[in-house]
Parts: sequence; structure tokens; C-alpha cells
Amino acid sequence: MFAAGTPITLTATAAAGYKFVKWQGGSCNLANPCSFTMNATTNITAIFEADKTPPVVSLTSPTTGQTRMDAINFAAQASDDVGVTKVEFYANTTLLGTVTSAPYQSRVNWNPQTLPYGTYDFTAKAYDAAGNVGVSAPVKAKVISGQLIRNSSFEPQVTEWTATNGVLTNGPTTMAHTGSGYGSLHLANIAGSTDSVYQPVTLPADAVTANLSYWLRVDSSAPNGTVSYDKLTATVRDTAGNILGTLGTYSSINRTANYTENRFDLSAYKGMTIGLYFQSSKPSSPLMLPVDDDVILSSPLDKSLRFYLDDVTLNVTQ
Ligand SMILES: [Ca+2]
Repeated sequence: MFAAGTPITLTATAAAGYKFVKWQGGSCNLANPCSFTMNATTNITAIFEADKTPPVVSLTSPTTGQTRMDAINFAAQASDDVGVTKVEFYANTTLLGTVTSAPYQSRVNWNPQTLPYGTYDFTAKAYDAAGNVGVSAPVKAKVISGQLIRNSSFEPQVTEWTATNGVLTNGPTTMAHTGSGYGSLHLANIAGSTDSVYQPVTLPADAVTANLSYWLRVDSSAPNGTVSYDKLTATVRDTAGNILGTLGTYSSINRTANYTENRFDLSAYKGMTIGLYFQSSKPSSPLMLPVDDDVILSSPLDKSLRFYLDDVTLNVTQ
């Protein structure tokens, strides 16, 4: 019971899967909530109907033609006449992620054991509480491995690397870190000689991380603690061969019984084509050569300061 002149506000709340249509009776029509003043006995009914209108959804990431490395950043715009309850992200027919509230975004790490690298039709599906489903237009994009070095383990068919003759070596497996191929940067017994191996690589402009790793073993028969003049330098170069940065310099003092890993952050070079360059060098003047150098020592056992290189990887995420 309301006294005449009492202001009233009615709010119609639809059950899940239904939507408000209109009021019946009284002065309310489509407005919800509806406010009016009681001045007579009034019967008012809220009319609901099942929601049959699917959500509208579009995929905003990835974009057509895009290449992503090892992970996909999904993003979708979705709306519905009642409300979106969830958005699903697909690669072809494989469900990769579900988001239940805006913003509809999900970062999904690619699992090549589940889905091989390749080109896929990516879609988003949006649902409402009534179970209506809206599907986005497909976006064709490519997923590739985030490891950018080709033939990182120097296995046979090593055309991906450019090297001084004899540097790229195959077997025995005990000489390699993995597999049977490796890079052997030894030095000819000539002052000023160099050995090198390199590979160009292009880092995507939107790289978030770019982690270089290479495994190196330094063999030397020089007395412990002796620094040889023969060196190996690992550098990052531009396409003209100019040195952009030196990652490491190694000599006999870095001798190791086994391969050891060297890691570097190369994210500073995103958006650039760089050359990963490993070069061993001997001083040009024999007079500079210390006692441990193979020019001075005549024993064959002492003649090898060698740098063994294997498993060069550059893992990039976007
Ligand atoms: Ca709907």
C-alpha cells in the first residue's frame, strides 16, 4: 500500500538468458527502471523474453599476415544486447584461451607439441548467458619458433653459417656439445691469421626479450693462468660488418674442460639485422707471441689453442 502521491521506482531484472522487453499496465512503457507517482490502484507487469541475439565480436590481435614467435597476444572487442559472459580464442578449431571479463585479452604460449608452427585461422567466440555465440571473422597469421638461429647446433648441411674453411666440423660426437657438428675455431700457424664463423639474423621490432646463448669450450696447453695473445671475440655486427658490440673475448685463460654456456641480452638490437660473429685471431707480429702460443711451442701437443663453439641460440619473445 502506498499513500497517494508517493513516488515509486520499479526496476525489472531479467534472469540469466532473458532480457527485459517492456512494462505492461500503468504509465511505464519501455523505460527501465521506471519512476512514477502512485495516485490510484495500478497493476504493472514486467515482460521478459529469451535472449536470442548473439554477441558481436571481432579479433583485434593477432592481425592478418602477422608473424608471432612462440606466443600469441590475443585481443578481442565483444558486445551483446544483454551481456558477454566469456570470450574464447581459437587457432583453427583448437581452443587456446578463455577470458570471462573485459578487456578480452590473453597471452598464450605456443606449444609446438600440441600445434605445429605454421599459419592458422585465428578466431574469437563470444558467449552470452543464454548460450548465444558470436564468432569473429578469421584472422590468418603465422606462428614460428622464437629461436632465430638456423642450424644452431652446426649439424651437417651447415649452409646457414658462413665460416672460414675448416671451421665447421662434424664429429666425433665427444667433441660436440650436442649432436656431432660444432665450430672449431683453431688458428693456422701464421701471424695475423683469423678464423671466423657468423650468421645474420633479424630481430623483430616488437621483440620483448632476445636472449642469446652459446656454448664454448677453450682448449689450451698453455701453463695455467697464462693469457694467450690468440683470442676469440664474439661480436654483434651490422650488415656492413661494423662492430656494434662485443659480447666476449676469450683466450687460454678461459680454458674449460667442458663446454660452458655464455648468455647475453640482445634486446637492444630489436628491429635490426645483425651478424653474430665469432672470430679467432692471432697477433700480426710474431714477436708479440707469448710462450704458450703455437708459433713458439714446437710440440704438437702444445700447438692447439682451440675454441670449440656449439649450440648458438637466440630466443625471442614478442
Ligand atoms: Ca544476447
